[in-house]
Amino acid sequence: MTLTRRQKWRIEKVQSEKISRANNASIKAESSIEKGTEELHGLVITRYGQRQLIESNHGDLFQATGRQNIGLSVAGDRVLFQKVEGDEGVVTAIYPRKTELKRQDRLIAANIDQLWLVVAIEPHYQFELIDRYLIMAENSNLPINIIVNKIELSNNDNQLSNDFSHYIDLGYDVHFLSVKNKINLEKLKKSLVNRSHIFLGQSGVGKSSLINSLIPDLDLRVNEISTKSKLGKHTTTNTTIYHIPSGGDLIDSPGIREFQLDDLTEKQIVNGFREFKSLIGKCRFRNCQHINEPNCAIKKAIESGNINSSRYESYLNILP
Ligand SMILES: Nc1nc2c(ncn2[C@@H]2O[C@H](COP(=O)(O)OP(=O)(O)OP(=O)(O)O)[C@@H](O)[C@H]2O)c(=O)[nH]1
Ligand SMILES: [Mg+2]
Ligand SMILES: [Zn+2]
Repeated sequence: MTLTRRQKWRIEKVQSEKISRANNASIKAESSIEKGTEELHGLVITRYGQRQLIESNHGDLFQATGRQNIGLSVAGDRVLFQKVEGDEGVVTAIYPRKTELKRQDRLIAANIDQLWLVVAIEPHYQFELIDRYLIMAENSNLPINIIVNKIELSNNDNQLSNDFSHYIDLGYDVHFLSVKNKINLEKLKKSLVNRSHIFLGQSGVGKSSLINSLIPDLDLRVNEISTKSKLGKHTTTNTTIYHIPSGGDLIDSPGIREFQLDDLTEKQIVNGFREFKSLIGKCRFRNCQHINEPNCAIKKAIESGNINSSRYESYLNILP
């Protein structure tokens, strides 16, 4: 979906207002740093606009702006910061990131070990959307697993396992869950220990509900999906880290809106389909797009059943 000029103008206006507010705040904060203040180590818990919530090594929370020359830090960043006064601070350095998760070239979170794509029976999973997330993961070199939530709403279990069997064949882990009826939660819990995980996916699939069920007493805001459209209401608005008491971190993220889907290049798309990899370079034409060309290795693999036709359909739909 492309934005109308009016929508773009609105977004830009809101952005620039946010930026100028934050810049003023950051100049004020910088000028009041006491000389010789010690630098503290911290973890960015979330970012809102130009400000970030930082947790110090001692577990204290600070509201911080960033030094203007270091760029913005995001949830998961390890930083150095200085206390200004009370619970105010200024981030002075961002540690090099182990991993980066980006959307539309915007950094979403840092230092993540594992992505989890959450889909559900309602709103009903769509293969093209699933494949888009997998493409994003393959291109960020981050491992991704799939969670299918709300399985108690399914009235055809065979169909359900068929729908996901080709993802399992491709090497993606698929967990079938019901947060509501506590089905398969314990097994999932075991795979989350001591690493940093982010939950991604459409609004209303139950990302925040899942995190609530994995971390007792958290009580994140959740919202019923619309009875009519079966779509979520974009309840979570910030990408935020929560600690598992026994070790490990879970990051909740807002369900993306349609216009935030990545604009992918042809190269990224091809690279995003694992099962294409061994076939690249084996088509008759070097610049084969795998659409109508004769002697195409990918099309042959589809005919022989080695590539799933729903995946190929996604490929055709996602191509620019
Ligand atoms: N039937 C059923 N409903 C569930 C289940 N898990 C979560 N829900 C409900 O789904 C709705 C949406 O859940 P949320 O946790 O707010 O979804 P979300 O993915 O965080 O959505 P956004 O924050 O908008 O991106 C809530 O009404 C939950 O109670 C489940 O296993 N079964
Ligand atoms: Mg949420
Ligand atoms: Zn080809």
